[in-house]
Amino acid sequence: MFKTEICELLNIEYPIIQGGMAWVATAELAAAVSNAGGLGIIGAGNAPADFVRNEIKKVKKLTDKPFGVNIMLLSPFVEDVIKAVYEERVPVITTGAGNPGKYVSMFKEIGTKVIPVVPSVALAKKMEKEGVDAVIAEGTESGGHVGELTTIALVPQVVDAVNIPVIAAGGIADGRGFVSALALGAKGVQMGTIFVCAEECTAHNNYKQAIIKAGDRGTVVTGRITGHPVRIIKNKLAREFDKLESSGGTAEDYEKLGVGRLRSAVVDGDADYGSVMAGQISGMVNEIKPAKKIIEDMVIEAQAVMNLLKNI
Ligand code: TUI
Repeated sequence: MFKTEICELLNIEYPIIQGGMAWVATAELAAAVSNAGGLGIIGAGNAPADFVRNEIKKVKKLTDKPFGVNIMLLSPFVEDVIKAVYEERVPVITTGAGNPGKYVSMFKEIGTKVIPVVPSVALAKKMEKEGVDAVIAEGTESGGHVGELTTIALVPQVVDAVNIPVIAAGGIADGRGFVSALALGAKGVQMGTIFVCAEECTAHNNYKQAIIKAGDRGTVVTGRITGHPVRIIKNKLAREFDKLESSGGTAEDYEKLGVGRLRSAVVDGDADYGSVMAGQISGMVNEIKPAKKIIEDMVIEAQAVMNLLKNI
């Protein structure tokens, strides 16, 4: 059950992809998700190419299953990271925060699957023309850098607009969300926040606990003025961003306040003044469990949901 064309395309058991979260999605998490039958992803974020290459080598030691690297296109090291990922023959790349068009043909030549995250129909169509293998339609419910549209509005519109498989992301954390995404026409799901709370995730425990403590209204989008709005857990930093907005702060003031904050949250565990990026489903994440159990529980619940729906 739940075998879709994404499973065939990526050579994985379940059409479940782990979000490539900067600093959070290290080799340990990626390997655990891949070993559990999903697609684990290393988040390159703003890291230098050597760091990313090292994480790739670690994953290769920890699993013989397919895995991917997420390339954050705003990274100052993007060209070198692309080169490292190419040289390491990584099976799949996902991209965020931009248009990966100019890299598609080089990766196609070596059989690396390219799957950009898109926040709109226009970008999905453009990406299809560039020859990508699938797109991830990510709604504004997700954590980190977000677009405007919700998953429930975005996914079916992207599905109708392109002929390549669509993966849904944003606001998905359990079997109900998984089945809903399939009902919208998606062929798979990508989840980030719930995998932060995987046992194998190396993020600081304070980061995980901030997600576990958060309720349904526990996140907020900050920094719209910068052109790169980011959803984070409401904390002291979020209040500082709020103050900046009401006092007419400039985009530069925002960038300054935000510098290094993701690292301090993930690595140092500063849940007060760090940038604790997390999605709206944080209120549904209540425990830390192994990646394998996250995936198994989700698939079992999805099967139950399908049975329930039959009787409606
Ligand atoms: O990329 C993400 N999520 C992220 S990246 C990130 S690191 C960061 N930190 C501060 C500011 C900005 C980034 C944290 N979370 N998700 C995928 C995603 N991509 N969401 C939205 C987009 C996107 C936005 C615009 C993709 C393409 C795009 O196109 C612009 C263009 O060039 O056409």
